[in-house]
Amino acid sequence: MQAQIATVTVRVFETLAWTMVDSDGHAHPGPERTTAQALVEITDTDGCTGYCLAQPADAVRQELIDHYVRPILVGRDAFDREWLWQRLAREQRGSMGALLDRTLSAVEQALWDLAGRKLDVPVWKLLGGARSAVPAYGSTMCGDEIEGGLRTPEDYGTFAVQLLEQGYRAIKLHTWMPPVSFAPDPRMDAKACAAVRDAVGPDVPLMLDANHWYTRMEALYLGKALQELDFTWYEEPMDEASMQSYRWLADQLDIPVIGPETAFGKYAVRAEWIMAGACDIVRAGVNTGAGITPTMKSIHVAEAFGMECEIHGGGSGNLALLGAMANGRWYERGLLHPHFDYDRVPPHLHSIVDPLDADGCVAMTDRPGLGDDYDFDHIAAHTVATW
Ligand code: LLH
Ligand code: MG
Repeated sequence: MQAQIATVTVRVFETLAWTMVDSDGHAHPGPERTTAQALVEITDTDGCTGYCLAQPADAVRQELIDHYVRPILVGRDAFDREWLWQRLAREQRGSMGALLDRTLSAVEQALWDLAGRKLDVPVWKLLGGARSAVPAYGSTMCGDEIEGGLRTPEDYGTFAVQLLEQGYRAIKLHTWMPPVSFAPDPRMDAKACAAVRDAVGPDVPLMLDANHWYTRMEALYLGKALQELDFTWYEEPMDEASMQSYRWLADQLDIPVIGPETAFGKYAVRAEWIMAGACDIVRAGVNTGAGITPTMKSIHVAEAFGMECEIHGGGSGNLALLGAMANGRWYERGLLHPHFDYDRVPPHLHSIVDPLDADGCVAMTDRPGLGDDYDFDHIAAHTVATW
């Protein structure tokens, strides 16, 4: 079974997207466009390959693979994920920030995919199967200025009803963030949350992910409004660089404050937040958490303190985590918008990994590895660069 890593290849290919990304990095619906994605491919000396998509392709750019990833991986046992990840993580300091958590994440997920494909077992089972399906919440895109989109509190209310009709059991709003032409406003957010609560009734779990840049007083005002509306959690209203601001906020609110999502520091920063009392629910995900193994550590740190860890973002790596943990309730399905068809299959896949079932759940894959259903013919025919 033991085999060394023989090659690490990144293949950049063209596919189609129906979203655009604004200057602050938020996704919105857009016209069909050609876009580049990258597929990391790690092959061992038995010829077995593991794959992971990297978005954006920049996260696995050539100099990172040449200078850091390939020298560490090639010649090593492909099953030594912990050793390999620790070596990559230590290179991050010396790289002066060039080697990203997203780079580590893509490489480490490809190693998990390789192991699963080789053993003919899904990754969530390899990690330690805990459940075969997870309830999904519909996670909206950010507010916008699009006619019939998410422009007004009433738009959010109307869309929430549509999401329930599609089968979602819970909904999370992302409200207005720069660069919309009006300033994000906690009063407008509170109105959108009230409109959604009014539209869906008292029993549907609701969450808010707001702005990320409010002041303490703005965040406190909005948190109190969410409490009144019986929201389930309150996510990232302020800059997460200030853990003390989150402690200040959590101390004054009854509604659970969740975090950190984007703060740098992997499982260590999550342990710090727990010890500081800066969050009531821990947040972690495979992309901002630098891979599957380190994110499992965050999940287990939370578990040791009797805390839930809710997973940030979708995709096969996050589903693998959810299939292997007991202390998180929801899969984040999105980002969703009235003008965007999340279920549309892009040409580089045969099917999506996270279809919503009739119970509002997403089933764990029974495919070996991470379960992504790649159309390798499309990828080969549309490859524009390889390194
Ligand atoms: O800023 C955004 O567009 C969202 O916050 C996005 O990053 C989303 O991934 C998120 O935070 N989900 O919880
Ligand atoms: Mg979030």
